[in-house]
Amino acid sequence: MKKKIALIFGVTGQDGAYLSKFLLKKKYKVYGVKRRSSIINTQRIDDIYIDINSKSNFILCYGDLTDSSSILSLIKKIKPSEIYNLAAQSHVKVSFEVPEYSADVNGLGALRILEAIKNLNFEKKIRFYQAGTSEMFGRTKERFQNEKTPFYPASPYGVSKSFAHWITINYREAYGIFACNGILFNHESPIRGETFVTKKIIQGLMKIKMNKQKKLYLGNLYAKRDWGHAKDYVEAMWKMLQQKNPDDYVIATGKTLTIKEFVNKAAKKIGFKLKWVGKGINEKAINIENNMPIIECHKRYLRPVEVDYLKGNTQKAKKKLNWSPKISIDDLIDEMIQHEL
Ligand code: NAP
Ligand code: F7E
Repeated sequence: MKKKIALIFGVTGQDGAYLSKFLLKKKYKVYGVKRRSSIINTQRIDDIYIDINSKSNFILCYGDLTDSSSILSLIKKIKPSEIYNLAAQSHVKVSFEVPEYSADVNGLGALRILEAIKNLNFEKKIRFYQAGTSEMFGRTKERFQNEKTPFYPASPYGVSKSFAHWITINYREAYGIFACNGILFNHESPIRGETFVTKKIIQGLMKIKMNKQKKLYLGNLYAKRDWGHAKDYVEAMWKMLQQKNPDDYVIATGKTLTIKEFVNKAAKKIGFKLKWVGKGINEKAINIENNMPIIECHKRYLRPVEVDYLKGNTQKAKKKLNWSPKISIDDLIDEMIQHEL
């Protein structure tokens, strides 16, 4: 059987690393697109990169989602059977500070890939995955969000991803491209970016435990998130592209926790006894052992608009993809703590 070839945009990110490893195990040849940076940014995939002369099935190439010519020439040269668009300016708070750039990469980036597939007449040759997000539901009032829940994005990030979602559906309907949207809820791992809240909390608390840091500053403690493990979620991406027909799927755990509940779980596992005092921006957590405040809130970490509540309904993915999450939030936290050690 002919070897399947995958092209991953965003290979240096959390999901890019997990997906590359997953596909290599499935005997794919994997091409990963990285962008040029002034400092090496391949830490998450260094363990699978061999060297340029070896007959490795993992190959890195340069490209950028803001550069149509690089996208077109990569697709033309590689002729992948599957493309995974994981590249994004993926930080919600940062998207308020660089809105135009976020829209360009996240929104137009997806369009540029779809246009390249169309212009190369690869509509029937390439299957396309678009990394959509629960942030598209934004300020929804639905208690569970599924594929039919209307979008109400609440950040430039969420809005840009909504464009990518609809343009993916549009190219599927207009040109018959096998294009799928994953609507993935928050997923974390030991290699999660350090400014996302789960990693920030665990890394911060571990440093405090080891006397390397005094305090951790957070923003809104009362937003609720449905957190899963990236390892489970990349499997769902792949499954979407193996179906008979292209479709869109919500991927989540169906459970939700506040940031404060996440802090409490992590703190307990790390061996802290916390007492919460104060309200709003003055709320803080005191370490009962020495009566010192170790977590405080700071307005710097608040967003102009918050997504208060997310909880996914994955009935469709369960039924059609036979997918459900395997790793619990407790196991995820344990793994993240172990990694910091
Ligand atoms: P991540 O760790 O932030 O990785 C993003 C990747 O995109 C990195 O490889 C980054 O490269 C690359 N990238 C950024 N701008 C680019 C550009 N202009 N051209 C080419 N590549 C660019 O994100 P993640 O957590 O792995 O998430 C993967 C995808 O899923 C993203 O699209 C994200 O928006 C989406 N998503 C994530 C979650 C989640 O909870 N993790 C949930 C739903 C959807 P550098 O390494 O050079 O920065
Ligand atoms: O924030 C609150 C913050 O930045 C989660 C991305 O992968 O998932 C991610 O977006 C919550 C928010 O993730 C801090 O206000 C409190 O309510 O970890 P986060 P996110 O914004 O949910 C979605 C699905 C994506 O698609 C995105 O790409 O935590 N929060 N204090 C904080 N958040 C951060 N980052 N830092 C704090 O200090």
